[in-house]
Amino acid sequence: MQQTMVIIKPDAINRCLVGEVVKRFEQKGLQIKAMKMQALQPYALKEHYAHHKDKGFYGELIKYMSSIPSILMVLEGKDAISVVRKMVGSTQGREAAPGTIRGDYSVSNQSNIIHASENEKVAKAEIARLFKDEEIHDYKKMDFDWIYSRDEKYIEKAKR
Ligand code: FUP
Repeated sequence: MQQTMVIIKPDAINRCLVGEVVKRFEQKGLQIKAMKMQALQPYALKEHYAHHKDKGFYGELIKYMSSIPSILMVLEGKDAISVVRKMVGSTQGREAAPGTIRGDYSVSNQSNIIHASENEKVAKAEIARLFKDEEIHDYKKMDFDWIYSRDEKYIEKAKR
């Protein structure tokens, strides 16, 4: 199984969309491995958004992301990174496809509800930066056997 990190951003919290976003991931069949509210500090955000440091919106982005706490989650599932990115939709809310989280709830490219890790390397770095090992929980969810086929579970076990 693969893990990815999601940040439910300040605009979603102010707009009471946390439950809506979490519900979508639960209903899809992703497992919540960690979840917490955290005031993201500018130093952590500067690292998180280092790839945007030369962009005009960088300063505003750090200010907005540190304005109020965010909800941070680690989600797990088969191909979780690409599954979650598809559910999130494209960066610009006005262009994101209807049915995606940004497409349904955002008309902005900054206040776009959610962040989700882009690839495996980034996911590992983001989880390590923002979660302690003991905050990530190992447990069997009772619907697991109904979410994946025997083959999907077997191949997964064989890889371990
Ligand atoms: P994404 O991976 O879809 O979150 O998109 P990016 O890494 O390109 O952008 C990260 C964040 O930068 C966005 F979620 C919001 C912010 N951003 C702006 O504020 N303005 C822009 O024009 C583009 C991105």
